[in-house]
Amino acid sequence: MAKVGIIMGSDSDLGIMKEAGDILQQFGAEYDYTVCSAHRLPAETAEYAATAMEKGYEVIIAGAGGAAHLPGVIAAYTVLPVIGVPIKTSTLSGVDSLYSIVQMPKGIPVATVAINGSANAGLLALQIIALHDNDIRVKLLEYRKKMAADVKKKDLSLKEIGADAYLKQQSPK
Ligand code: RP5
Repeated sequence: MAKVGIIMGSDSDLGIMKEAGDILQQFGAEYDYTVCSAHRLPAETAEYAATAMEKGYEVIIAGAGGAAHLPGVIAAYTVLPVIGVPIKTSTLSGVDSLYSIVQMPKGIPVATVAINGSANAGLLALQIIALHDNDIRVKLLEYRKKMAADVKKKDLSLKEIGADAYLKQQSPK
């Protein structure tokens, strides 16, 4: 069974990173969580990444905030695909994390999702696994069908009851 490693720089990232775990759980994929800071625990971070393949991981999802070097450091130590999640920060709203992760220099790629886009990181990991796992591929196709059906249902309802009534019954985001 394919395994996804979800690693984050701090336990303060867990609230966001759990969204990736929840998606993987929903699809029945195997995953685990690790907290391991690239600057507070550099040797352990290197060890995690260097041994990831032999431990059976197929994809790593790495979330970090601020000078968010964790995904890049992980990618430096493994040729497994690494998906970076820029965590929203209080000082720079996560633009610092986004730029740190997305601007990896040539040679060591990190696939970067949106700020706090942990759920998409989970889905992208599933799409990578689906290259060889037919069960996950079928579930992904079903997931998309359901999303499309939900939008159509909303469109029908809007046309039926009109914008004012629709907005009244819409739950606030
Ligand atoms: C980063 O610094 C972590 O990924 C986290 O997003 C941020 C703040 O960490 P804490 O100070 O909350 O541990 O390394």
